[in-house]
Amino acid sequence: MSDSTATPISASPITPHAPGRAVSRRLRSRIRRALLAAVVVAATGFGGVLGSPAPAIAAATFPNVVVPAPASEVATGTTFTLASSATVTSDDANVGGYLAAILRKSTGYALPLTVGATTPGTIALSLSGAPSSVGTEGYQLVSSPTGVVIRATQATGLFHGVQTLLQLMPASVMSSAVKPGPWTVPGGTITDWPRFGYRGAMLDVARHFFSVAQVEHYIDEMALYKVNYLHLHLSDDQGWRIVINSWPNLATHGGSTEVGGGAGGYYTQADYQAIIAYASSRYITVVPEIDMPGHTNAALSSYASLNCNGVAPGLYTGTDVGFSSLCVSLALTYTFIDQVVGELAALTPGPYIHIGGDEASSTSASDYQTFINKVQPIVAAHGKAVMGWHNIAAAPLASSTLAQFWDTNKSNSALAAAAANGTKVVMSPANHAYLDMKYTRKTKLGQNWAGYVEVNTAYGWDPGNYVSGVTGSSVAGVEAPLWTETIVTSADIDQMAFPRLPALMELGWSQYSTHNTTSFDQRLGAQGPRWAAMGVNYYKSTQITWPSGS
Ligand code: TNX
Repeated sequence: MSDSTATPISASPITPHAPGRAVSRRLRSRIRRALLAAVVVAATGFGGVLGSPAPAIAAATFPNVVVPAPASEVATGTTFTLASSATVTSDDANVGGYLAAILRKSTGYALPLTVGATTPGTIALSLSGAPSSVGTEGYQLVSSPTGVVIRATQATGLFHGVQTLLQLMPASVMSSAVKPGPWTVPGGTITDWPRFGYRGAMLDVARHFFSVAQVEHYIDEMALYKVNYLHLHLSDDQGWRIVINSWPNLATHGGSTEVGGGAGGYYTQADYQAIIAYASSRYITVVPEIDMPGHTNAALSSYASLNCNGVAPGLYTGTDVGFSSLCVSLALTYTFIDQVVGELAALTPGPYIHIGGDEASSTSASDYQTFINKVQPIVAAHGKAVMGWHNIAAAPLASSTLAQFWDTNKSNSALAAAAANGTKVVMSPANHAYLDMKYTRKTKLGQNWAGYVEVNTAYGWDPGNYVSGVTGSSVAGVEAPLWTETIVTSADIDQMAFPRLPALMELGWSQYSTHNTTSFDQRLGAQGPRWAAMGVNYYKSTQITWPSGS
């Protein structure tokens, strides 16, 4: 549970460290051959089947099934089969327990777990001996005929290695009922680390409210694809979803409805902490968002004193945007923000508080700048870095501020200027990354203001080279937002997030050298039987060949 000490995203994308020096000549030549095979895999995604002559040493290949694509795979052609007598050892109790629980359910085997054992089990999760190239979030997985060893420098890396291991096993391993096996793992070595340090999913719990259990269910799904940030959109015109003790009406009144006029709801502070703890057990850091100065009708309706004219508007259950604004000239506005952010910051171990800042079309441009200038230091005073939608680049930004790009237009001079000044950017272009966009004209759920986003459109762009002037080390990563004007149930979340969330997390995790639509589509298809085994209500895109059992 390492994220409680998470620090803001570092200046540059994660790169492998230099390999160690003390290697014998024989070992060096083995490494050279392995690297050659790995380069073939990385370049083609297939281990050399795309036209070019197959190198003699690359006879064995890993099955093309892992999403996000690993940085390097070197297959040996052997197979490991998990036996009923197998044991699990782990240097981290949480990751060991997570893996054992999944395997016990579907295999029916006892799989005793020993934490901190000196002798490795059949499956061993080790916090020592990982190559330095894996960094803080990566791992190395070695599968041989006698067992599987995953090595990492931190528990989060072990957890990511476990996700890869599960994807290398038959799809029915994800079933919650006992299945027949055999439980095989292809032999070889996978060495893997992320391209970007920020790989997020956003859930809008304001337009429609989702219970703690529903959020945890989604957390479990996103964890399979190496998501490491959960952005919760906790307030909007239609609802305020978290108890703030110093402003109690926000939740009790502001949280009492949702789009369409349903009952809405809100999280107690204990509920919110339960979500944080659950996310942390999956190595996911929560970023809470209180959207301001626009998207604030629920707050303005809860307290007449927050309105410039002293009159509280009614609650709102429609889907228009851009009609509400906090009163920028009122001193009480900043007391309110200080107290809300103060309570939220005290509950939130992660480094960011997201202040929204989008679509403030009923706030004048100069008021907007004044507002962002006043709010940034409030967040900093509570020990957190600001995250905001890219519109906040209209004001000068602190160097720790993270801007989230959501436009469909690739050029944005204010954002490029902020990036040139050191601001890091999370990429969520609506026409590629918005999970609430319809897949096609026929999709029942969702909207289409940014166009239709089929699977290959979600995958077909490079976050590291997308917005002009916001490239390379200015890019902190990728986030897939799910706005919920039309999304009501967990089945709805599944339908919009799968398979696009895995597509976007591949862009966030995998080295761009592995980017290959043919390979990706095949690996994505391999997830179908797994989602079927888990009961995920995914969209069966016609762009993908879904294998039997999907
Ligand atoms: C725009 S993009 C919004 C949200 C809507 C969404 C619907 C952005 C930062 N704001 O308020 O829910 O479109 O797709």
